[in-house]
Amino acid sequence: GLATAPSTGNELEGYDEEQIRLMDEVCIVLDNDDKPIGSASKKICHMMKNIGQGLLHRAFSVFLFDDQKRLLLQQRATEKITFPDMWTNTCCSHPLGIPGEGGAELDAAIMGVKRAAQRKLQHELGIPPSQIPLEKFHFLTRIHYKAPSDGKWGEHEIDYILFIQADVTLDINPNEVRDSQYVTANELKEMFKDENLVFTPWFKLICEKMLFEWWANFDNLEPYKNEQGIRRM
Ligand code: DMA
Ligand code: MN
Repeated sequence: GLATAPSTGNELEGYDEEQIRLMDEVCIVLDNDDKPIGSASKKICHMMKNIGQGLLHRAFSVFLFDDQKRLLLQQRATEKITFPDMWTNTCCSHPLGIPGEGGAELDAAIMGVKRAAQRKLQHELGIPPSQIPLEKFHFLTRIHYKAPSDGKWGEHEIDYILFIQADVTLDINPNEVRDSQYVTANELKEMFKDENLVFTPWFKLICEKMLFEWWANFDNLEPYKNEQGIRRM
Protein backbone atom coordinates (compact mmCIF):
# COMPACT_ATOMS: atom_id res chain seq x y z
CA GLY A 1 0.00 0.00 0.00
CA LEU A 2 0.78 3.66 -0.07
CA ALA A 3 2.64 5.09 2.91
CA THR A 4 0.74 7.97 4.45
CA ALA A 5 2.24 10.29 7.03
CA PRO A 6 1.46 9.33 10.61
CA SER A 7 -1.26 11.48 12.10
CA THR A 8 -0.16 13.68 14.99
CA GLY A 9 -3.76 13.73 16.21
CA ASN A 10 -4.20 17.48 16.49
CA GLU A 11 -4.85 18.33 12.82
CA LEU A 12 -8.54 18.85 13.50
CA GLU A 13 -8.25 21.13 16.52
CA GLY A 14 -10.52 24.16 16.38
CA TYR A 15 -12.91 22.92 13.68
CA ASP A 16 -16.65 22.26 13.96
CA GLU A 17 -17.42 19.09 15.96
CA GLU A 18 -19.84 17.57 13.44
CA GLN A 19 -17.40 18.19 10.59
CA ILE A 20 -14.62 16.61 12.70
CA ARG A 21 -16.84 13.55 13.18
CA LEU A 22 -17.40 13.27 9.42
CA MET A 23 -13.61 13.12 8.92
CA ASP A 24 -13.87 9.50 10.17
CA GLU A 25 -15.84 8.46 7.08
CA VAL A 26 -14.04 5.77 5.05
CA CYS A 27 -13.10 6.84 1.52
CA ILE A 28 -12.14 4.57 -1.39
CA VAL A 29 -8.42 4.85 -2.23
CA LEU A 30 -7.58 4.49 -5.93
CA ASP A 31 -4.72 3.93 -8.30
CA ASN A 32 -4.38 6.33 -11.25
CA ASP A 33 -6.79 4.24 -13.34
CA ASP A 34 -9.64 4.41 -10.79
CA LYS A 35 -9.08 0.87 -9.50
CA PRO A 36 -9.77 0.61 -5.76
CA ILE A 37 -6.57 -0.33 -3.91
CA GLY A 38 -7.70 0.20 -0.33
CA SER A 39 -9.42 2.62 1.98
CA ALA A 40 -8.50 5.51 4.25
CA SER A 41 -10.36 8.00 6.41
CA LYS A 42 -11.67 11.23 4.89
CA LYS A 43 -9.18 13.00 7.15
CA ILE A 44 -6.16 11.06 5.84
CA CYS A 45 -7.34 11.47 2.22
CA HIS A 46 -7.61 15.27 2.47
CA MET A 47 -4.29 16.07 4.16
CA MET A 48 -1.95 17.80 1.70
CA LYS A 49 1.05 15.90 3.06
CA ASN A 50 -0.60 12.63 1.95
CA ILE A 51 -1.84 14.07 -1.35
CA GLY A 52 1.77 15.08 -1.99
CA GLN A 53 2.66 11.37 -1.68
CA GLY A 54 0.10 10.54 -4.38
CA LEU A 55 -2.89 9.53 -2.26
CA LEU A 56 -5.99 9.58 -4.51
CA HIS A 57 -9.67 8.84 -3.69
CA ARG A 58 -13.07 8.49 -5.41
CA ALA A 59 -15.63 11.31 -5.37
CA PHE A 60 -18.75 12.55 -7.16
CA SER A 61 -20.18 15.91 -8.21
CA VAL A 62 -23.93 16.27 -8.76
CA PHE A 63 -25.44 18.91 -11.03
CA LEU A 64 -29.19 19.10 -10.32
CA PHE A 65 -31.44 21.03 -12.71
CA ASP A 66 -35.08 22.03 -12.30
CA ASP A 67 -37.77 21.76 -14.99
CA GLN A 68 -36.60 25.08 -16.46
CA LYS A 69 -33.05 23.70 -16.78
CA ARG A 70 -31.80 26.00 -14.03
CA LEU A 71 -28.84 24.62 -12.04
CA LEU A 72 -29.04 24.45 -8.25
CA LEU A 73 -25.90 25.94 -6.69
CA GLN A 74 -24.88 25.75 -3.07
CA GLN A 75 -22.59 27.90 -0.95
CA ARG A 76 -20.62 25.66 1.40
CA ALA A 77 -21.07 26.24 5.12
CA THR A 78 -18.49 28.17 7.11
CA GLU A 79 -18.13 25.00 9.24
CA LYS A 80 -16.69 22.98 6.31
CA ILE A 81 -13.04 22.09 6.90
CA THR A 82 -12.19 22.19 3.19
CA PHE A 83 -13.26 25.03 0.88
CA PRO A 84 -15.57 26.81 3.40
CA ASP A 85 -17.96 29.53 2.20
CA MET A 86 -17.31 28.85 -1.49
CA TRP A 87 -20.04 28.58 -4.12
CA THR A 88 -20.17 25.29 -5.99
CA ASN A 89 -22.36 22.77 -7.82
CA THR A 90 -25.42 21.19 -6.17
CA CYS A 91 -23.67 18.53 -4.09
CA CYS A 92 -20.26 16.87 -3.83
CA SER A 93 -18.96 14.11 -1.63
CA HIS A 94 -17.47 10.61 -1.65
CA PRO A 95 -18.78 7.08 -2.08
CA LEU A 96 -17.83 5.33 1.15
CA GLY A 97 -16.50 1.91 2.11
CA ILE A 98 -20.05 0.74 2.89
CA PRO A 99 -22.20 -1.85 1.08
CA GLY A 100 -23.38 -0.68 -2.32
CA GLU A 101 -21.13 2.35 -2.76
CA GLY A 102 -17.92 0.68 -3.97
CA GLY A 103 -17.13 -1.03 -7.25
CA ALA A 104 -14.04 -2.02 -9.22
CA GLU A 105 -15.62 -2.06 -12.71
CA LEU A 106 -16.99 1.18 -14.14
CA ASP A 107 -20.66 0.08 -14.17
CA ALA A 108 -20.58 -0.92 -10.50
CA ALA A 109 -18.67 2.22 -9.56
CA ILE A 110 -21.27 4.39 -11.33
CA MET A 111 -24.07 2.66 -9.41
CA GLY A 112 -22.09 3.19 -6.19
CA VAL A 113 -21.68 6.94 -6.72
CA LYS A 114 -25.38 7.29 -7.60
CA ARG A 115 -26.28 5.72 -4.24
CA ALA A 116 -23.80 8.00 -2.47
CA ALA A 117 -25.25 11.01 -4.33
CA GLN A 118 -28.77 10.15 -3.20
CA ARG A 119 -27.53 9.79 0.39
CA LYS A 120 -25.71 13.15 0.39
CA LEU A 121 -28.43 15.14 -1.41
CA GLN A 122 -30.63 14.13 1.50
CA HIS A 123 -27.98 14.88 4.12
CA GLU A 124 -26.89 18.29 2.78
CA LEU A 125 -30.04 19.65 1.16
CA GLY A 126 -32.82 17.56 2.73
CA ILE A 127 -34.02 16.21 -0.62
CA PRO A 128 -36.12 13.05 -0.09
CA PRO A 129 -34.63 10.07 -1.99
CA SER A 130 -38.08 9.41 -3.53
CA GLN A 131 -37.72 12.70 -5.48
CA ILE A 132 -34.32 11.64 -6.88
CA PRO A 133 -34.57 7.93 -7.80
CA LEU A 134 -31.28 6.31 -8.87
CA GLU A 135 -32.47 5.83 -12.46
CA LYS A 136 -32.86 9.60 -12.89
CA PHE A 137 -29.12 10.21 -12.43
CA HIS A 138 -26.99 10.31 -15.58
CA PHE A 139 -23.25 9.65 -15.52
CA LEU A 140 -21.28 11.85 -17.90
CA THR A 141 -17.56 11.43 -17.26
CA ARG A 142 -14.77 11.25 -14.68
CA ILE A 143 -12.22 13.97 -13.98
CA HIS A 144 -8.92 13.46 -12.19
CA TYR A 145 -7.82 16.68 -10.49
CA LYS A 146 -5.83 18.00 -7.55
CA ALA A 147 -6.55 21.24 -5.68
CA PRO A 148 -5.20 22.66 -2.42
CA SER A 149 -7.73 24.22 -0.02
CA ASP A 150 -5.17 25.74 2.34
CA GLY A 151 -1.69 24.63 3.42
CA LYS A 152 -3.01 21.70 5.41
CA TRP A 153 -6.03 20.40 3.44
CA GLY A 154 -6.91 19.74 -0.16
CA GLU A 155 -8.45 17.45 -2.76
CA HIS A 156 -6.99 14.79 -5.04
CA GLU A 157 -9.82 12.85 -6.62
CA ILE A 158 -11.27 10.95 -9.49
CA ASP A 159 -14.61 12.75 -9.58
CA TYR A 160 -17.70 11.19 -11.21
CA ILE A 161 -19.91 13.85 -12.81
CA LEU A 162 -23.65 13.17 -12.42
CA PHE A 163 -26.56 15.14 -13.92
CA ILE A 164 -30.13 14.91 -12.69
CA GLN A 165 -33.25 16.85 -13.61
CA ALA A 166 -35.85 16.75 -10.88
CA ASP A 167 -38.32 18.92 -9.01
CA VAL A 168 -37.18 18.77 -5.43
CA THR A 169 -38.05 20.19 -2.04
CA LEU A 170 -35.18 21.56 0.04
CA ASP A 171 -34.62 21.36 3.79
CA ILE A 172 -31.10 22.77 4.08
CA ASN A 173 -28.65 21.35 6.64
CA PRO A 174 -26.94 24.56 7.87
CA ASN A 175 -23.86 22.65 9.06
CA GLU A 176 -23.22 21.77 5.39
CA VAL A 177 -24.81 24.52 3.32
CA ARG A 178 -24.86 28.27 3.94
CA ASP A 179 -26.96 29.32 0.95
CA SER A 180 -28.44 27.92 -2.25
CA GLN A 181 -29.74 29.36 -5.47
CA TYR A 182 -31.07 28.21 -8.87
CA VAL A 183 -29.34 29.87 -11.81
CA THR A 184 -29.53 29.95 -15.60
CA ALA A 185 -26.27 29.62 -17.55
CA ASN A 186 -26.23 33.39 -18.12
CA GLU A 187 -26.85 34.10 -14.44
CA LEU A 188 -23.94 31.83 -13.52
CA LYS A 189 -21.68 33.62 -16.01
CA GLU A 190 -22.67 36.91 -14.33
CA MET A 191 -21.85 35.43 -10.91
CA PHE A 192 -18.33 34.54 -12.14
CA LYS A 193 -17.75 38.25 -12.85
CA ASP A 194 -18.60 39.24 -9.26
CA GLU A 195 -15.30 39.59 -7.42
CA ASN A 196 -17.01 39.13 -4.05
CA LEU A 197 -18.01 35.54 -4.85
CA VAL A 198 -15.54 32.68 -4.47
CA PHE A 199 -16.02 29.36 -6.29
CA THR A 200 -14.53 25.93 -5.62
CA PRO A 201 -11.65 24.94 -7.91
CA TRP A 202 -13.37 21.79 -9.24
CA PHE A 203 -16.55 23.71 -10.09
CA LYS A 204 -14.53 26.33 -11.99
CA LEU A 205 -12.65 23.57 -13.86
CA ILE A 206 -15.84 21.75 -14.84
CA CYS A 207 -17.48 25.01 -15.92
CA GLU A 208 -14.53 26.11 -18.03
CA LYS A 209 -14.02 22.77 -19.77
CA MET A 210 -17.45 21.16 -19.98
CA LEU A 211 -20.49 22.47 -18.14
CA PHE A 212 -21.60 25.23 -20.46
CA GLU A 213 -21.34 22.91 -23.48
CA TRP A 214 -23.37 20.19 -21.72
CA TRP A 215 -25.90 22.78 -20.56
CA ALA A 216 -26.30 24.17 -24.10
CA ASN A 217 -27.00 20.60 -25.28
CA PHE A 218 -29.26 19.70 -22.39
CA ASP A 219 -31.89 18.06 -24.61
CA ASN A 220 -29.30 16.12 -26.58
CA LEU A 221 -26.94 14.81 -23.90
CA GLU A 222 -26.67 11.22 -25.18
CA PRO A 223 -23.30 11.79 -26.94
CA TYR A 224 -21.84 13.16 -23.70
CA LYS A 225 -23.02 10.36 -21.40
CA ASN A 226 -21.07 7.34 -20.16
CA GLU A 227 -17.66 8.50 -21.30
CA GLN A 228 -15.21 5.63 -20.69
CA GLY A 229 -11.99 7.60 -20.38
CA ILE A 230 -10.77 9.66 -17.42
CA ARG A 231 -10.21 13.34 -18.15
CA ARG A 232 -6.94 14.47 -16.52
CA MET A 233 -7.03 18.10 -15.42
C1 DMA B 1 -15.88 16.32 -1.90
O1 DMA B 1 -16.86 17.21 -1.56
C2 DMA B 1 -16.04 15.97 -3.32
C3 DMA B 1 -15.65 16.74 -4.33
C4 DMA B 1 -15.97 16.40 -5.72
C5 DMA B 1 -14.85 17.95 -4.11
P1 DMA B 1 -17.10 17.71 -0.06
O2 DMA B 1 -15.89 18.35 0.49
O3 DMA B 1 -18.33 18.59 -0.12
O4 DMA B 1 -17.42 16.39 0.73
P2 DMA B 1 -18.33 16.22 2.00
O5 DMA B 1 -19.65 16.85 1.68
O6 DMA B 1 -18.43 14.75 2.20
O7 DMA B 1 -17.64 16.94 3.10
MN1 MN C 1 -12.44 14.53 -1.49
